[in-house]
Amino acid sequence: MAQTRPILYHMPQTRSGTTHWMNEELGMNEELRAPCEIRLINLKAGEQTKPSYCALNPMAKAPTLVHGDIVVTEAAAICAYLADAFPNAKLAPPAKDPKRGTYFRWMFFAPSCIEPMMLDKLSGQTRENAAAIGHGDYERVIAAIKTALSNGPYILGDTFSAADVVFGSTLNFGMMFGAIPKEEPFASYVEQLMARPAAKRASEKNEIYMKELGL
Ligand SMILES: N[C@@H](CCC(=O)N[C@@H](CS)C(=O)NCC(=O)O)C(=O)O
Repeated sequence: MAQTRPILYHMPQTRSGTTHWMNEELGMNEELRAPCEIRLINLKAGEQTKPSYCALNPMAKAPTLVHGDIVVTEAAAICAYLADAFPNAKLAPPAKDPKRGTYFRWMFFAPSCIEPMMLDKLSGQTRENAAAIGHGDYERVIAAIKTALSNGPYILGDTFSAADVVFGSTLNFGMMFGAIPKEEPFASYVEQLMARPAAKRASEKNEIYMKELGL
């Protein structure tokens, strides 16, 4: 495991907010500050297209994490990586803990199924053949989300984890834009997560970052 401080390339008010919140959650439980150094990347100014950044993230998107010589892209993968890299924060069930299956299951359900379903919903896209579509259809995804939340208050029951950061961020985004109904069980789940001190701190810092970026 790299010993150097990880660098998180971040743009507020985008998907990289998930990883920024994750960084703050790690800071809540560690004796030290949030572990990642934040480097702002101004997507509106096109900084993501610079060759030096594309060498790290060939999709030219934020977020990107660099930890020593390790590069991680994709918000969910970054959260999973950080949870394992900073185990004292106890945001991931340890290896061989049976809860790790549930943890990964719903953490990756968010970008694999919830997010494409939300994009379909917001763009009015209808699919002819739900059986051939990885995220099936709206009804199936909503039913699955309800299953994930049925043993709450968190994905792992009583224990908050990085899976909630990813799952909760995705639902929060969906509720903000009208792809997920602002009703139970989604509303209470998201509300309790956004009330967390780390989520609030991340949001306060994002306001400062926006000013720094002149936005
Ligand atoms: N699958 C990626 C998506 C990241 C993504 O789409 N980021 C957007 C901001 S929300 C971005 O960087 N867009 C800039 C661009 O595509 O030029 C992840 O989960 O990290």
